[in-house]
Parts: sequence; C-alpha cells; structure tokens
Amino acid sequence: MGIQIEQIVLREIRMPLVHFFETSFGRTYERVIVLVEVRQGGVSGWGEITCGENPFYNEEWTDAAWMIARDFVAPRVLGVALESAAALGARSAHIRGHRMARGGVEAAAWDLEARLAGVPLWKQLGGGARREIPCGVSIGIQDSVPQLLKKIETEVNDGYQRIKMKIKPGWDVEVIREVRREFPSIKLMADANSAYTLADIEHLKRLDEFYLMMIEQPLAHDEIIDHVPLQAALQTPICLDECIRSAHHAEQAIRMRACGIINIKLGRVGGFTEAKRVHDVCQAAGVPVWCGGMLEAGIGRAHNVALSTLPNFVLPGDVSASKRYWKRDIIAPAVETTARGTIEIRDEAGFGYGIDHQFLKEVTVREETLG
Ligand code: OSB
Ligand code: MG
Repeated sequence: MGIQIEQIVLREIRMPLVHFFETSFGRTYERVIVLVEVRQGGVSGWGEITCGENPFYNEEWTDAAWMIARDFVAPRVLGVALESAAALGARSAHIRGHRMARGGVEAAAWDLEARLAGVPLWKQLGGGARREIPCGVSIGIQDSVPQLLKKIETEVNDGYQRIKMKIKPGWDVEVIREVRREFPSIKLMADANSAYTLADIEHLKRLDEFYLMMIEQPLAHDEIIDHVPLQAALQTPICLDECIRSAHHAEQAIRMRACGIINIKLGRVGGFTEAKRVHDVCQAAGVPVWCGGMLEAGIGRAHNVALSTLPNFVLPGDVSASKRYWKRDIIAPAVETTARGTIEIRDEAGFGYGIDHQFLKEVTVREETLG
C-alpha cells in the first residue's frame, strides 16, 4: 500500500527532565524536541526528531533540525506518491548528515503507513520477535559517588536488567570500582561518549577487571579505525554508538573488528529503513544489537519499543519508563515497565499509544503546518 503525505505539522515542545542528565559532553535539564505529524486522508502518523539542544552528541540540534525538516525534507515528500514508507528516506538522501531530522519525518511516515493499514508499527516493521522487550537504564554522571550508588540501587530495585553508567576522564576506573564493590553481580556497562583517545589505551585496559558487558563509544564520534587497536587490546567488547550512522558503517566496523556490539539509534541512522538495514547487517555477522535512546518523549520512546522487537535486539536497550524522564509524558498511557524489567508491546495500530493532545498543547512553543 502506498502513501501520499498531504500535510506536515512541525511542533517544538519544551519539557523539563525529572533529573538532569550528564554525559561527557554536558548536562541537560530541559529537552527541546521537534515532533513531526504527517497527515493523509484524516489519518496522522507521528515522529520525533531525536537530536539534542546543542550540536554536541552529533552535528544536529533542535533549531537546525526544524529548518532541515521544513526547508529541505518537507518539500521533497509533500504530495509525492510513494510506494511505501520505506521509499521515503531516499527522497532526502541528497542531504548530507542531518539524519535525525530526516529520520523524524521518516519515522512519522512509517507510523502513518501502519495506521492506514490498521496494524501495529512493530508488525509493519517486520518485528514481533518478542512480546516484551528487555530494558536497561542509562545513568548520567552524578555529583558524587554515593548519589550514583543510590540511583543504581533504585533502578535495580525497579527490575531493570542492566545498568549503563556514563564515564569520562576523572569519573571512570575508581568510580566503577566503587560500583562493582557495591553491586558485584549486576549487568554493568559504561558509555564514554567519545571522551578518550588512543593515548588512553593503557588507562582503558584497567576497565577489563570489572567484567563490564561492554564499553560504549570510547573514542572519537567519527573514528571507526582507531577503535580497531583499542578493541584488540581490550577483553571487554566495544560497542559503537556515535560512529555508526548507516549500515555501511556497521559493515565496515564489523569487518575491521572495531567492535563486538552495536547500539542502534533510530534517529542517528536516519529512520526505520536504515535502522532495519543496520540490524540485518549485524544479524548476518553474528553481532548483537540493542536500542539506544536520546532522552525521548513518548513518541520516540514508543518507536524504540517497536524497533526493539526485531530479532537481533537481544541485549537490553536504553528504552525505559517515561517516568524516569518526565513528570507527565505526551502519550497516554505513559511507557511503563514490568517488574521483570521489560516493556510489553501493544496491539493498537501505529506506535501503540495515544497522544495526550491536551498536554501536547501545553508544552508546544511553536507550530507550523506545511502543505
Ligand atoms: O550516548 O547513549 C548515549 C543520551 C543523550 C545523548 C547520548 C546518549 C544518551 C543516553 C540516554 O545514554 C539514553 C536514554 O535515552 O535513556
Ligand atoms: Mg551512547
């Protein structure tokens, strides 16, 4: 079944986080997010552009994403008869980078297609390998070690299956030692968000003694090659995040043995079609994947749940309950986890949750209708 988008509505929303989130590149207190609604014949599909407020995780940020979506993606997809949502990404493939902005529109088109067909998004994607997805949490850099230990305890008691902690120079080996002393048997991993260089090999080797599940993105965001000698020197598997923007990058990283695991983020790779390709490349190579997060509001969160039902998403992802981030989410019900540390998939058409239109209106600071 084809799609032909008649209208695109862009909305910018502002929502304070329940607790600040700190990575090696900075602290976030409030999220500013661009939502994409695509309309056809009275049916709406929804997408979320997952970039940050600053161009620090990658080159994208909220304001640029708005302009890319409005000025360069929308004109290329509005009114165009497409064979399927999977064909939409190619319409804006001439744009260099800005995959999150492109991916927000692409994801909305997939949601629209699923709703027009009356099927859940996970089914439309070819997922459904599991009825509940295994969940982990990502815990930012804290002001003190006791504060970190307390956070970990809360999440473990909530049932989450693995803990990811952010690290950076000065907040790594000794902090992880404390965590391991307190929690010797939890599934633990560390995410450096590109905070190290090859000059740190000897330092990073000290992390091997903590039997981490993996070390995520230790070296530069755009540097697959340097991860090769680092992976050869480490017993702990490297997981690449920032470096993998396409299935081609995944192929290269795997072929070179730069990593043993890949984190797939829907936005970072430009939407569901490319995310599925990355998944397939990894599956064929026997490389497990998990779904990364970008502090998403409910729509992006629900999309991550759908994506995580593809068969090779065998490791717990960074897809967790809405309430860890939001006092109130823009979807109803909010995303919730079970006592087993899982999220159950839903059978409603599209991404499976309703939009809380009343609250969406309250948090919207700008809106523009195109077409
Ligand atoms: O590297 O995975 C990352 C948040 C913002 C930017 C980058 C990352 C993260 C997270 C949060 O780790 C994951 C989540 O949404 O819970
Ligand atoms: Mg990461």
